[in-house]
Amino acid sequence: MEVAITFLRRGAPACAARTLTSVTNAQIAARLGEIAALMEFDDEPFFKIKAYERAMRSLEDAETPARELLAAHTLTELPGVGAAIAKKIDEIDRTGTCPYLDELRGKFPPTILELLRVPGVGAKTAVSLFRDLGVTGIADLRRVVDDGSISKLPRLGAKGIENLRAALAQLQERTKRMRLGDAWPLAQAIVAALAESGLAKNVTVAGSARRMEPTVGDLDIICTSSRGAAALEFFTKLPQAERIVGRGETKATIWASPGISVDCRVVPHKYLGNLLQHFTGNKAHNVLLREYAKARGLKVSEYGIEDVESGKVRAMKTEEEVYEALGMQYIPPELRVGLDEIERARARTLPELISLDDIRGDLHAHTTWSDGSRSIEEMARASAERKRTYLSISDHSPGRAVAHGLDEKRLAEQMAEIRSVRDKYGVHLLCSSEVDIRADGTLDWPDKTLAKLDIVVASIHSAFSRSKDEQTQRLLKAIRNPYVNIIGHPTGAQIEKRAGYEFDTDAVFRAAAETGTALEINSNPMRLDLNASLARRAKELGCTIAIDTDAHGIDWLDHMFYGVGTARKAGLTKADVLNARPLAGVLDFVKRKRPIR
Ligand code: DGT
Ligand code: CA
Ligand code: CA
Ligand code: ZN
Repeated sequence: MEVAITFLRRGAPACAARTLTSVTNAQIAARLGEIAALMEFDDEPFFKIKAYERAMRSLEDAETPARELLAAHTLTELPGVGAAIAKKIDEIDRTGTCPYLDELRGKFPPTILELLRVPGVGAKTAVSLFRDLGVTGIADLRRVVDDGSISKLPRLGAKGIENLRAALAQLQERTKRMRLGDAWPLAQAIVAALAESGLAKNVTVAGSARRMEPTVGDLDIICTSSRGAAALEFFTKLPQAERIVGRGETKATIWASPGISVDCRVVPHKYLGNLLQHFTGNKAHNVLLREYAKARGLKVSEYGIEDVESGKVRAMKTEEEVYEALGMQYIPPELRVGLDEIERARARTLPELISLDDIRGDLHAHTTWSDGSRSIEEMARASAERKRTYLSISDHSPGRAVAHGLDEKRLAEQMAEIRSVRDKYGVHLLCSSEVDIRADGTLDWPDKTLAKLDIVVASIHSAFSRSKDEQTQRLLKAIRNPYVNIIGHPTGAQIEKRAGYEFDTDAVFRAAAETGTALEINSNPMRLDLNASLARRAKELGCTIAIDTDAHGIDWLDHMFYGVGTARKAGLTKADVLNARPLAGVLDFVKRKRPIR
């Protein structure tokens, strides 16, 4: 069950294999996840399903492409991968699918896995819904609940039907928008397929995804083409396309797996800049830009900029030309939100935003010592491959028993291990801890333990429902501890899932600035916490920001991209970001807060 759901949520681009030249491990893992989920429907024995789930996880974590492991005959060394599964991986690697998966897919309607997204619906219920009532997906399920025919299902009962109704309502609420972390890889897969098809050029993501919004309503893709009809035809036939929503001369819309609408527009090259600018939005930014232009006798549209007096229209190939023609600095997409960006661009005072290349290290990561899936050495090596120069090993503290928090003895052992491999991979490892902030604001390690660490992250993981005032005091107390250097995921919010605890943000940000305590932008796309508007406020109040991955495995290290996107939205520069400093700068930041000994 769990597998089916993670598989659906993560929604690795379905079978991009058929259009891309190489199949990634993540794509193969997604196919294995699909097999495991469909096997549950097909009533296969539990142990067999578990094997596919284990193999899926191994592949998600494997750093070496499956193709290389196959060539070296070492694929079966991965946990859960026996000869039978290795054969299927080989087939998927070569063709994007395998006969067994095709056979399973042939037995059920393509939308059946959707049912597992409904809280409380397991494989057994889903199969019974399908066999007894002909329900093939969520839309069908809604129908049978609404018209009462659901009561024909044996063993459900009035209470069960009520639960189902509530779950469906909740689902509708939650699935309105997709998290950027799920939408972005899908957008990239579509862009890559279109670009590789040779039918389209200048393929670009526009809309909210390009602006790095934490959630997106739909994806917008723009391209130019001399064979527009063929390009759109190709787009509507992508393996990700579950159905075609609409198709015209220059635009098509598909409903893509895993559950988002995608617009594709083919536009003439001569005004690509105008169109891209228009379809990047946001709407408020476009409205302000048009008002500003109008006051200067210019009319901005998606086709060009018109001089109202002469009636002459100038078309622009690039967005840079668009903003230049309006007498302002180029505005990066992340900042196009309808705040003060136009005024600042006119005054040419837009900040030079931080970029992924500016990031030098990562100050929050977990290993198998607590709830991470990789060893210290594996995390170090993967960080080196990502050109990072330092990495904090910050496993959980004792109070976080569910996450296998360390005790004093294990912490001492872990520190010894960190020191023994400290610079082995060209990444300097920092001894750290993600210490729990208890309900009363005290910390889960005594100061004498914290003093042994190189740097400390403190986070709230419990007692979310205390009053606003209590939470404020709790955070202030933690911030005033001289050994706390970073407040992890400061609001506790999870995107489209929970609101987080309440606190007086200004009071907490001021204290952080005064004491030299950094606030985290947690890069996990489930969190992106601080969000852009809070990070913007934190900067205004003089805070330093740490953009952390909070990695619990290797792939997570790449979430830095979303954290940097959020920082860019907040208008942050290199100077605002702790981990854009070299190691010495980070150590200096820590030293300034600690008591002089
Ligand atoms: P989303 O899809 O809800 O996450 O947000 P967007 O910003 O991607 O919105 P979408 O897909 O409806 O439209 C893409 C962009 O096209 C939008 O950011 C600005 C532009 N646009 C769409 N409709 C209008 C409009 O009525 N007026 C103006 N000025 N621009 C529009
Ligand atoms: Ca959109
Ligand atoms: Ca759209
Ligand atoms: Zn953490």
